[in-house]
Amino acid sequence: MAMTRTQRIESLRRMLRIRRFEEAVAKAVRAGEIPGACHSSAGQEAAIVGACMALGEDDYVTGTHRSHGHPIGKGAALAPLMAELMGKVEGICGGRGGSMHLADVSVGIIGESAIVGGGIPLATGAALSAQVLGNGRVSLCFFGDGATNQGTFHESLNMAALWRLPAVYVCENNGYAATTPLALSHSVPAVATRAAAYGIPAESVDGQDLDAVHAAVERAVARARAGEGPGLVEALTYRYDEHAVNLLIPAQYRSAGEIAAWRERDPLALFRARLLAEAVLDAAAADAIEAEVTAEVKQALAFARAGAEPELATVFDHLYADPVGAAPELR
Ligand SMILES: Cc1ncc(C[n+]2csc(CCOP(=O)(O)OP(=O)(O)O)c2C)c(N)n1
Ligand SMILES: [Mg+2]
Repeated sequence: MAMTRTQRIESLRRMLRIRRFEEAVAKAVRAGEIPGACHSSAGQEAAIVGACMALGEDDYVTGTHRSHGHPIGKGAALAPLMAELMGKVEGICGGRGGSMHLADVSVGIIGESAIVGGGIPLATGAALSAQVLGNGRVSLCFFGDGATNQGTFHESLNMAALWRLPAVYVCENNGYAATTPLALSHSVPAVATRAAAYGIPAESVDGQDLDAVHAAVERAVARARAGEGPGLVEALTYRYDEHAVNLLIPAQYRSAGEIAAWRERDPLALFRARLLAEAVLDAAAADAIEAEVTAEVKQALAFARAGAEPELATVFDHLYADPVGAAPELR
Protein backbone atom coordinates (compact mmCIF):
# COMPACT_ATOMS: atom_id res chain seq x y z
CA MET A 1 0.00 0.00 0.00
CA ALA A 2 1.49 3.31 -1.02
CA MET A 3 1.91 5.93 1.67
CA THR A 4 -0.82 8.51 2.15
CA ARG A 5 -0.14 12.19 1.52
CA THR A 6 0.07 12.77 5.28
CA GLN A 7 2.57 9.92 5.71
CA ARG A 8 4.78 11.26 2.91
CA ILE A 9 4.85 14.72 4.44
CA GLU A 10 5.64 13.10 7.79
CA SER A 11 8.46 11.20 6.07
CA LEU A 12 10.00 14.44 4.85
CA ARG A 13 9.69 15.88 8.33
CA ARG A 14 11.36 12.87 9.95
CA MET A 15 14.24 12.93 7.48
CA LEU A 16 14.73 16.62 8.22
CA ARG A 17 14.57 15.94 11.95
CA ILE A 18 17.39 13.38 11.59
CA ARG A 19 19.54 15.68 9.44
CA ARG A 20 19.16 18.76 11.63
CA PHE A 21 19.58 16.71 14.82
CA GLU A 22 22.80 15.14 13.51
CA GLU A 23 24.16 18.54 12.45
CA ALA A 24 23.49 19.86 15.95
CA VAL A 25 25.07 16.76 17.51
CA ALA A 26 28.21 17.14 15.38
CA LYS A 27 28.62 20.73 16.57
CA ALA A 28 28.01 19.74 20.20
CA VAL A 29 30.58 16.92 19.96
CA ARG A 30 33.19 19.33 18.56
CA ALA A 31 32.35 21.84 21.29
CA GLY A 32 32.89 19.18 23.97
CA GLU A 33 29.25 19.27 25.07
CA ILE A 34 28.65 15.61 24.22
CA PRO A 35 31.15 13.11 25.61
CA GLY A 36 32.24 9.96 23.77
CA ALA A 37 31.80 8.99 20.16
CA CYS A 38 28.78 9.84 18.01
CA HIS A 39 28.10 8.24 14.63
CA SER A 40 26.01 10.39 12.32
CA SER A 41 23.20 9.09 10.13
CA ALA A 42 23.36 12.13 7.85
CA GLY A 43 23.06 10.81 4.30
CA GLN A 44 21.22 7.66 5.40
CA GLU A 45 17.87 9.27 6.27
CA ALA A 46 15.78 7.75 3.47
CA ALA A 47 16.88 4.22 4.37
CA ILE A 48 15.90 4.78 7.99
CA VAL A 49 12.66 6.70 7.58
CA GLY A 50 11.49 4.65 4.58
CA ALA A 51 11.80 1.53 6.72
CA CYS A 52 10.27 3.01 9.89
CA MET A 53 7.24 4.35 8.00
CA ALA A 54 6.39 0.76 7.06
CA LEU A 55 5.98 -0.14 10.75
CA GLY A 56 3.20 0.28 13.25
CA GLU A 57 3.68 2.16 16.52
CA ASP A 58 3.90 -1.09 18.50
CA ASP A 59 6.50 -2.79 16.32
CA TYR A 60 9.98 -3.35 17.71
CA VAL A 61 13.21 -1.88 16.34
CA THR A 62 16.83 -2.56 17.22
CA GLY A 63 19.78 -0.63 15.90
CA THR A 64 23.48 -0.02 15.90
CA HIS A 65 26.20 2.35 17.03
CA ARG A 66 24.85 4.74 14.32
CA SER A 67 21.95 5.18 16.61
CA HIS A 68 20.18 8.55 16.59
CA GLY A 69 18.35 8.18 13.29
CA HIS A 70 16.44 5.04 14.28
CA PRO A 71 14.45 6.52 17.19
CA ILE A 72 13.88 9.76 15.26
CA GLY A 73 12.75 7.76 12.24
CA LYS A 74 10.32 5.90 14.50
CA GLY A 75 8.91 9.21 15.77
CA ALA A 76 10.83 9.82 19.02
CA ALA A 77 10.89 13.18 20.78
CA LEU A 78 14.16 15.03 20.19
CA ALA A 79 14.66 16.73 23.56
CA PRO A 80 15.11 13.61 25.75
CA LEU A 81 17.26 12.09 23.00
CA MET A 82 19.60 15.08 22.99
CA ALA A 83 19.67 15.05 26.80
CA GLU A 84 20.65 11.37 26.66
CA LEU A 85 23.63 12.17 24.44
CA MET A 86 24.71 14.82 26.94
CA GLY A 87 24.46 12.27 29.77
CA LYS A 88 21.70 14.16 31.57
CA VAL A 89 19.10 12.81 34.02
CA GLU A 90 16.36 14.03 31.66
CA GLY A 91 17.72 11.77 28.92
CA ILE A 92 15.60 8.98 27.55
CA CYS A 93 17.68 6.45 29.57
CA GLY A 94 18.60 8.85 32.37
CA GLY A 95 21.88 9.58 30.60
CA ARG A 96 23.16 6.03 31.09
CA GLY A 97 22.88 4.78 27.53
CA GLY A 98 24.55 7.68 25.81
CA SER A 99 24.76 7.79 22.05
CA MET A 100 25.39 4.12 21.36
CA HIS A 101 23.35 2.20 23.93
CA LEU A 102 20.13 4.10 24.05
CA ALA A 103 16.61 2.77 23.94
CA ASP A 104 13.30 4.58 23.55
CA VAL A 105 10.61 2.04 24.27
CA SER A 106 7.94 4.75 23.89
CA VAL A 107 8.42 4.32 20.12
CA GLY A 108 9.47 0.65 20.12
CA ILE A 109 13.26 1.20 20.06
CA ILE A 110 14.22 -1.65 22.35
CA GLY A 111 17.95 -1.15 22.05
CA GLU A 112 20.73 0.33 19.99
CA SER A 113 24.07 -1.44 20.35
CA ALA A 114 27.71 -0.51 19.87
CA ILE A 115 28.54 -4.19 19.42
CA VAL A 116 28.62 -4.57 15.64
CA GLY A 117 25.95 -7.19 14.87
CA GLY A 118 24.73 -7.01 18.48
CA GLY A 119 21.24 -5.75 17.63
CA ILE A 120 20.51 -8.61 15.23
CA PRO A 121 19.91 -11.37 17.81
CA LEU A 122 18.02 -8.86 19.99
CA ALA A 123 15.59 -8.19 17.14
CA THR A 124 15.35 -11.89 16.43
CA GLY A 125 14.50 -12.55 20.07
CA ALA A 126 11.87 -9.81 20.01
CA ALA A 127 10.39 -11.46 16.92
CA LEU A 128 10.30 -14.78 18.76
CA SER A 129 8.51 -13.13 21.69
CA ALA A 130 5.96 -11.59 19.29
CA GLN A 131 5.36 -15.03 17.79
CA VAL A 132 5.02 -16.75 21.19
CA LEU A 133 2.76 -14.01 22.60
CA GLY A 134 0.79 -13.82 19.36
CA ASN A 135 0.66 -10.03 19.67
CA GLY A 136 0.93 -9.44 15.93
CA ARG A 137 4.05 -7.30 16.23
CA VAL A 138 6.94 -7.29 13.79
CA SER A 139 10.55 -6.81 14.82
CA LEU A 140 12.75 -4.74 12.52
CA CYS A 141 16.50 -4.75 12.80
CA PHE A 142 18.82 -2.10 11.38
CA PHE A 143 22.46 -3.05 10.84
CA GLY A 144 25.37 -2.03 8.65
CA ASP A 145 27.09 -3.86 5.82
CA GLY A 146 29.99 -4.62 8.17
CA ALA A 147 27.66 -6.42 10.56
CA THR A 148 26.78 -9.01 7.93
CA ASN A 149 30.24 -10.53 8.45
CA GLN A 150 29.40 -11.22 12.08
CA GLY A 151 28.25 -14.65 13.19
CA THR A 152 25.22 -13.10 14.85
CA PHE A 153 23.85 -12.13 11.43
CA HIS A 154 24.07 -15.68 10.05
CA GLU A 155 22.87 -17.41 13.20
CA SER A 156 19.91 -15.04 13.53
CA LEU A 157 18.85 -15.36 9.90
CA ASN A 158 19.00 -19.13 10.08
CA MET A 159 16.90 -19.26 13.23
CA ALA A 160 14.38 -16.67 12.01
CA ALA A 161 13.88 -18.55 8.76
CA LEU A 162 13.65 -21.93 10.47
CA TRP A 163 11.02 -20.70 12.94
CA ARG A 164 9.31 -18.32 10.46
CA LEU A 165 9.73 -15.42 12.84
CA PRO A 166 8.13 -12.02 12.13
CA ALA A 167 11.51 -10.33 11.66
CA VAL A 168 12.58 -7.79 9.04
CA TYR A 169 16.31 -7.30 8.56
CA VAL A 170 17.24 -3.92 7.08
CA CYS A 171 20.86 -3.43 6.07
CA GLU A 172 21.96 0.19 5.79
CA ASN A 173 24.69 -0.61 3.31
CA ASN A 174 26.82 2.54 3.22
CA GLY A 175 29.68 0.73 1.50
CA TYR A 176 32.12 0.86 4.41
CA ALA A 177 32.80 -0.66 7.79
CA ALA A 178 34.73 2.25 9.30
CA THR A 179 37.48 2.61 6.64
CA THR A 180 37.12 -0.83 5.02
CA PRO A 181 35.21 -0.89 1.73
CA LEU A 182 32.74 -3.71 1.23
CA ALA A 183 34.69 -5.13 -1.72
CA LEU A 184 37.66 -5.85 0.58
CA SER A 185 35.66 -7.62 3.25
CA HIS A 186 32.72 -9.41 1.65
CA SER A 187 32.89 -12.60 -0.39
CA VAL A 188 29.92 -11.51 -2.49
CA PRO A 189 29.24 -7.98 -3.77
CA ALA A 190 25.69 -7.64 -2.43
CA VAL A 191 24.46 -8.23 1.10
CA ALA A 192 21.01 -9.27 -0.16
CA THR A 193 22.38 -12.39 -1.89
CA ARG A 194 23.39 -13.79 1.49
CA ALA A 195 19.75 -14.13 2.52
CA ALA A 196 19.21 -16.78 -0.16
CA ALA A 197 21.39 -19.18 1.85
CA TYR A 198 18.68 -19.14 4.52
CA GLY A 199 15.70 -19.17 2.14
CA ILE A 200 14.84 -15.59 3.11
CA PRO A 201 13.32 -13.32 0.45
CA ALA A 202 15.55 -10.28 -0.04
CA GLU A 203 15.62 -7.10 -2.08
CA SER A 204 18.39 -4.62 -2.75
CA VAL A 205 17.06 -1.10 -3.27
CA ASP A 206 18.21 2.48 -3.80
CA GLY A 207 18.59 3.61 -0.21
CA GLN A 208 18.49 7.29 -1.18
CA ASP A 209 14.95 6.83 -2.53
CA LEU A 210 12.54 6.86 0.40
CA ASP A 211 9.66 5.45 -1.61
CA ALA A 212 11.75 2.53 -2.87
CA VAL A 213 12.90 1.62 0.65
CA HIS A 214 9.39 1.98 2.01
CA ALA A 215 7.85 -0.25 -0.65
CA ALA A 216 10.41 -3.03 -0.13
CA VAL A 217 10.20 -2.94 3.67
CA GLU A 218 6.43 -2.80 3.53
CA ARG A 219 6.41 -6.02 1.48
CA ALA A 220 8.66 -7.70 4.04
CA VAL A 221 6.57 -6.42 6.97
CA ALA A 222 3.35 -7.68 5.35
CA ARG A 223 4.83 -11.16 4.88
CA ALA A 224 6.20 -11.22 8.42
CA ARG A 225 2.88 -10.12 9.91
CA ALA A 226 1.04 -12.76 7.87
CA GLY A 227 3.19 -15.48 9.45
CA GLU A 228 5.23 -16.05 6.31
CA GLY A 229 8.56 -15.52 8.03
CA PRO A 230 11.42 -13.05 7.82
CA GLY A 231 12.60 -10.80 5.00
CA LEU A 232 15.71 -8.77 4.27
CA VAL A 233 16.05 -5.40 2.60
CA GLU A 234 19.42 -3.97 1.63
CA ALA A 235 19.28 -0.18 1.25
CA LEU A 236 22.25 1.15 -0.72
CA THR A 237 23.18 4.40 0.96
CA TYR A 238 26.09 6.59 2.08
CA ARG A 239 27.24 8.36 5.20
CA TYR A 240 28.32 11.97 4.79
CA ASP A 241 30.35 12.39 7.96
CA GLU A 242 33.41 10.51 9.12
CA HIS A 243 32.82 7.04 10.61
CA ALA A 244 32.36 8.88 13.89
CA VAL A 245 32.09 12.64 14.26
CA ASN A 246 35.49 14.21 14.88
CA LEU A 247 37.33 10.90 14.52
CA LEU A 248 39.70 12.55 12.03
CA ILE A 249 40.95 9.36 10.40
CA PRO A 250 44.00 10.41 8.38
CA ALA A 251 43.57 7.70 5.69
CA GLN A 252 41.98 8.96 2.47
CA TYR A 253 39.76 5.94 2.08
CA ARG A 254 37.00 7.80 0.23
CA SER A 255 37.66 10.06 -2.75
CA ALA A 256 36.25 13.58 -2.89
CA GLY A 257 34.59 12.58 -6.17
CA GLU A 258 32.79 9.67 -4.56
CA ILE A 259 31.48 11.83 -1.72
CA ALA A 260 30.37 14.54 -4.16
CA ALA A 261 28.57 12.01 -6.37
CA TRP A 262 26.56 10.72 -3.41
CA ARG A 263 25.79 14.23 -2.21
CA GLU A 264 24.35 14.92 -5.68
CA ARG A 265 21.70 12.36 -4.79
CA ASP A 266 20.91 13.70 -1.35
CA PRO A 267 17.91 11.77 -0.01
CA LEU A 268 16.24 14.85 1.46
CA ALA A 269 16.63 16.91 -1.70
CA LEU A 270 15.37 14.03 -3.86
CA PHE A 271 12.29 13.46 -1.74
CA ARG A 272 11.47 17.13 -1.36
CA ALA A 273 11.73 17.58 -5.14
CA ARG A 274 9.46 14.58 -5.69
CA LEU A 275 6.83 15.87 -3.27
CA LEU A 276 6.90 19.27 -4.99
CA ALA A 277 6.72 17.70 -8.46
CA GLU A 278 3.74 15.59 -7.41
CA ALA A 279 2.12 18.64 -5.80
CA VAL A 280 1.94 16.85 -2.45
CA LEU A 281 3.01 20.18 -0.99
CA ASP A 282 4.42 23.46 -2.29
CA ALA A 283 7.80 25.06 -1.61
CA ALA A 284 6.41 27.40 1.04
CA ALA A 285 4.91 24.47 2.96
CA ALA A 286 8.18 22.49 2.68
CA ASP A 287 10.13 25.55 3.92
CA ALA A 288 7.71 25.88 6.84
CA ILE A 289 8.41 22.27 7.85
CA GLU A 290 12.15 23.00 7.69
CA ALA A 291 11.70 26.02 9.95
CA GLU A 292 9.64 24.00 12.44
CA VAL A 293 12.27 21.26 12.56
CA THR A 294 15.09 23.77 13.01
CA ALA A 295 13.20 25.30 15.94
CA GLU A 296 12.53 21.86 17.41
CA VAL A 297 16.24 20.97 17.36
CA LYS A 298 17.10 24.31 18.96
CA GLN A 299 14.61 23.57 21.74
CA ALA A 300 16.07 20.08 22.17
CA LEU A 301 19.54 21.57 22.63
CA ALA A 302 18.26 24.08 25.19
CA PHE A 303 16.42 21.32 27.08
CA ALA A 304 19.51 19.10 27.14
CA ARG A 305 21.85 21.91 28.21
CA ALA A 306 19.53 22.84 31.07
CA GLY A 307 19.37 19.22 32.28
CA ALA A 308 20.99 17.88 35.43
CA GLU A 309 24.06 15.67 35.76
CA PRO A 310 23.17 12.35 37.46
CA GLU A 311 23.98 12.14 41.18
CA LEU A 312 27.02 10.00 41.93
CA ALA A 313 25.00 8.08 44.53
CA THR A 314 22.75 6.73 41.76
CA VAL A 315 25.60 5.19 39.78
CA PHE A 316 24.59 1.59 40.59
CA ASP A 317 20.84 2.11 40.05
CA HIS A 318 19.04 0.20 37.29
CA LEU A 319 21.44 -2.75 37.24
CA TYR A 320 20.32 -6.39 37.10
CA ALA A 321 23.00 -7.42 39.57
CA ASP A 322 24.13 -5.68 42.74
CA PRO A 323 27.82 -4.79 42.26
CA VAL A 324 28.01 -3.15 45.67
CA GLY A 325 27.00 -6.37 47.40
CA ALA A 326 29.56 -8.24 45.33
CA ALA A 327 32.34 -5.74 45.97
CA PRO A 328 32.00 -4.07 49.42
CA GLU A 329 34.98 -1.80 48.69
CA LEU A 330 32.71 0.10 46.25
CA ARG A 331 30.46 1.28 49.06
C1 LIG B 1 31.98 -6.71 17.59
C2 LIG B 1 32.62 -5.40 17.19
N1 LIG B 1 33.72 -5.42 16.40
C3 LIG B 1 34.30 -4.25 16.02
C4 LIG B 1 33.80 -3.05 16.47
C5 LIG B 1 34.46 -1.74 16.05
N2 LIG B 1 33.58 -1.09 15.03
C6 LIG B 1 32.71 -0.13 15.39
S1 LIG B 1 31.77 0.38 14.10
C7 LIG B 1 32.57 -0.66 13.04
C8 LIG B 1 32.20 -0.71 11.58
C9 LIG B 1 30.78 -1.11 11.37
O1 LIG B 1 30.46 -1.05 10.01
P1 LIG B 1 28.99 -1.25 9.55
O2 LIG B 1 28.38 -2.43 10.22
O3 LIG B 1 28.98 -1.25 8.06
O4 LIG B 1 28.22 0.04 10.12
P2 LIG B 1 28.46 1.58 9.74
O5 LIG B 1 29.43 2.14 10.72
O6 LIG B 1 28.93 1.65 8.34
O7 LIG B 1 27.11 2.20 9.91
C10 LIG B 1 33.54 -1.40 13.70
C11 LIG B 1 34.39 -2.41 13.06
C12 LIG B 1 32.67 -3.09 17.32
N3 LIG B 1 32.13 -1.97 17.79
N4 LIG B 1 32.09 -4.27 17.64
MG1 LIG C 1 28.76 0.34 6.77
